[in-house]
Amino acid sequence: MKPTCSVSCCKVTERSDEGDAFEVLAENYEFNNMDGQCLAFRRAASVLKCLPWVVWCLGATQDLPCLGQHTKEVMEELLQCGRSFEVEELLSDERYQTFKLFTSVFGVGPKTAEKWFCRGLRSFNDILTDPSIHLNRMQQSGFLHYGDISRAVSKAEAVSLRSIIDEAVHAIAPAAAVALTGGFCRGKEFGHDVDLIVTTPELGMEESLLPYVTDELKKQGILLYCDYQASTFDMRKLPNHHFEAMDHFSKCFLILRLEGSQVEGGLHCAEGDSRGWRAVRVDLVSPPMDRYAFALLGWTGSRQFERDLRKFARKERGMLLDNHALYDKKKGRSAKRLSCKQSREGCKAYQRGGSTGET
Ligand code: TTP
Ligand code: MN
Ligand code: MN
Ligand code: MN
Repeated sequence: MKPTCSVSCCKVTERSDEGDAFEVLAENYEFNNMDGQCLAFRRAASVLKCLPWVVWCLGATQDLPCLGQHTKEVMEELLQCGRSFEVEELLSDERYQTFKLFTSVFGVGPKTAEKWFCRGLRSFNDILTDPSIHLNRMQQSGFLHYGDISRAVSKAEAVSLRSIIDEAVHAIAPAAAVALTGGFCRGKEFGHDVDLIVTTPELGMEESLLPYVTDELKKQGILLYCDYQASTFDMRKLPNHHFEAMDHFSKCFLILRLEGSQVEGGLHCAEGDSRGWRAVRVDLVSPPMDRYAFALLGWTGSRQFERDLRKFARKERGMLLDNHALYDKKKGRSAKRLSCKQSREGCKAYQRGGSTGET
């Protein structure tokens, strides 16, 4: 039984560098505010991605969850023709292309992209030369560092940034802990940013930690952009079961200057780039120590896994899980910590059941 189609059959073509066919469709739904359809394709993509075998005929996917009619039609096309006409049409669609370009800028979401598109703007040059367009600070930094921050961050760069933050944190709080989370924590070799959790054993102190850290980075001359959000965490509140509601811990979204001399094996830069440094997006989050496990679980991702894990907690265990806590509805109280056994069992059951149903 030779596979007739590459990578779980969800690539646009065999040589595709356009990315997943499903991701293109999901993205287009996102651009058009059709969240339900967007999620359906993301979910289908993750079901196919985690298969230990290659899909070679549609029949083989019969018992898999989360594959709707539309998904199956696209798969059928991919299996028969090696390409999807719907996806190809989208890839050459002006609206899709423009949204894709605009939302690739740090600080630009689908709403802003839509506003600009409706004004007839189609390129970065159109935006930057239009006197009626006012960019906010985040978007200005997004354009300024566009080349660097749209380039993948390597594991070595992430490790180096972790050390830099570690040092800055320890200058203020010697007992603090800094942990790499996000995609790198899942074993990825490259990411779009570096996610770090910073916390101290002294409860309450974590709230004031980040402003000190960013001050220190500023003194070092490596803070290129900083958006700090103070904690709005209320420990009496029950976990939220809507996934997209982000957490309430103190956090900051940064762009840092990373020197090549600080990275083992050098920077992941474009060929011919002789500056010796690059800009990197870094996220810092600072939960109280007693919420550390929940924050780590939530920030490790992927987003799809988090969504499904929360659903699993709710539907299979009668519990509410978010970045702050795990609440047992039957017992009417929160778990003090995440037991390894519990989460191991949970993950096994999750894997057995696959990723099922709605959010
Ligand atoms: P991302 O950094 O967006 O994604 P990633 O690290 O999985 O992948 P990439 O390599 O592209 O960076 O988010 C990491 C996780 O953090 C994700 O599961 C969502 C979570 N998160 C929160 O829980 N709260 C927040 O406020 C933010 C910004 C992210
Ligand atoms: Mn990340
Ligand atoms: Mn990301
Ligand atoms: Mn991030």
